[in-house]
Amino acid sequence: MKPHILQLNPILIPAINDKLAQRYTVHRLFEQSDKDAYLREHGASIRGVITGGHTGIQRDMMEKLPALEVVAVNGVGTDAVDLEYARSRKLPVTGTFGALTEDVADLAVGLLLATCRGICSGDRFIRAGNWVRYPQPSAIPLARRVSGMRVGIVGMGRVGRAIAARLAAFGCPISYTDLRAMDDVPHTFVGNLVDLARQSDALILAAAADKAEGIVNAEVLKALGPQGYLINIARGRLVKEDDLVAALKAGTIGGAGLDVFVDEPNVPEVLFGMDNVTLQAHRASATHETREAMGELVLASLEQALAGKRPEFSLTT
Ligand code: 8YV
Repeated sequence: MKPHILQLNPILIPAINDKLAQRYTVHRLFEQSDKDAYLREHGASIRGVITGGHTGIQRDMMEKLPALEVVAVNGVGTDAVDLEYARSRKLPVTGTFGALTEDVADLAVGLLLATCRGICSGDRFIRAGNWVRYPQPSAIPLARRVSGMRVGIVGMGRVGRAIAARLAAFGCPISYTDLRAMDDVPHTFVGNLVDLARQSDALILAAAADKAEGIVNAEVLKALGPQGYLINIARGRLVKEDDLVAALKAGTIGGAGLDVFVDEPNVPEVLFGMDNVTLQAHRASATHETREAMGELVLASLEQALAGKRPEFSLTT
């Protein structure tokens, strides 16, 4: 009999779905209208869960799965998983570490370029027929140079390092903050986030949100200043979103490029009208290549755990 797996989010790579279906009986919870009833009916048979980084899984759902042996996160963020409870049950919680690094770093740089150079607002200007209507060059304000910007990176893990490598090639001096300075990183460590913001033209968030909720607040944004840009490809909850909206409204910061939000898919509507803000719908890892690599790691983690081995990418066991 094939092991039963509970899938909380869709996977968009057909080859991965085919492999899952060959190996497992897959229960697609995201397709069920009455999820509680579905869990009551099938919960006892479930040996593995696949969830997304943003969705995670909380204790109350894990409690409905008494035979659970593994939670495979199709992502790197585990802030939405009750890790403590998973540890108490000796459940491996795995991530797709390394698979999405390059794409997430690419989008961070893309958001910085798009925001500072007005790429999306320029695109909207043309599509709205405004170039013909207002052909004078002054119709579009001058942009902000990215090359050479002083960049501050919050979180010098895999993604932070990949962003630093890219922006170093743009001639950007790189500083960073993290829980501690790192010996194997050639960039300048700044222990305090307000200080980092003060000395940066662009602050890029690449930190895990497990213990860093709301670290970017009004004080940090004020330190970043009216010529400073905030880029977030990590988690919305790293930022006090009300403080960010207030700073953008007041011009306390220069602009923002945001892939993640506190209450996705709800984005503060006041941002929709701001040309100095670039918005993405949590897309940093959403390429064919990365999602396929992530899917393969999810498959490997399930296979290892259900064979009674410690999964290579387990965070909890
Ligand atoms: C995931 C993410 O790709 O890795 C993460 O933590 O937030 C995302 O980029 C997403 O959860 C898809 O499963």
